[in-house]
Amino acid sequence: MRSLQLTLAILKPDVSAQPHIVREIKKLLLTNGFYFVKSKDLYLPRKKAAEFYKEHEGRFFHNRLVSFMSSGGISAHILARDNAIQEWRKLMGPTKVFQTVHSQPDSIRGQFGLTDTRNSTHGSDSVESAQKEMHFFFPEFNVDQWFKENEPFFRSGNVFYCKEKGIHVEVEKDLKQELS
Ligand code: FUP
Repeated sequence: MRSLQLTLAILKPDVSAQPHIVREIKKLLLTNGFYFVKSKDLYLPRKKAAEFYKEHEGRFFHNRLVSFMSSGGISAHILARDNAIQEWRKLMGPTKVFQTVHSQPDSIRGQFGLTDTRNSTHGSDSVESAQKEMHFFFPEFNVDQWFKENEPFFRSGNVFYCKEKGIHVEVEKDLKQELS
């Protein structure tokens, strides 16, 4: 089996305020074979939100987007899977909710999106943006080291989902911790 791919997912303020939707989205990720490598709940200050969406500066929706992203709590996740970038974007559905509710009603944005801005989730759109975005939210995370030391455990399914931590944990590591 080829190497897993990493991507960055965000659950935006509209869904983060609805615990049952958060649970639904996490369940969907798990049943679709995604691994949670890192997860954190956070609040994104306006300045950081503007930095994250710098590429959209000058677009008509930029101010609205930045205000929305800093309007409440969010969660950020590093996900692993075969073809993770594309597969997560497929689950999310297209950006524009007012169209997506008709074209892909079963996607996450189709089911839970409220508007084109309040569209539930974010997913990196390329390997380069995934690297940049993972670093933005998890500067301490070392991608090269993860591929060297951890990816083989994930690829061979030698991990389990730890509900308390909200991430997948390597079986051996966890056993060692319990025994020490
Ligand atoms: P995506 O990668 O699907 O999140 O889409 P984009 O990078 O094109 O857009 C980033 C965010 O800008 C969207 F998630 C929501 C916001 N946006 C709007 O608010 N209105 C629009 O018409 C398009 C995008």
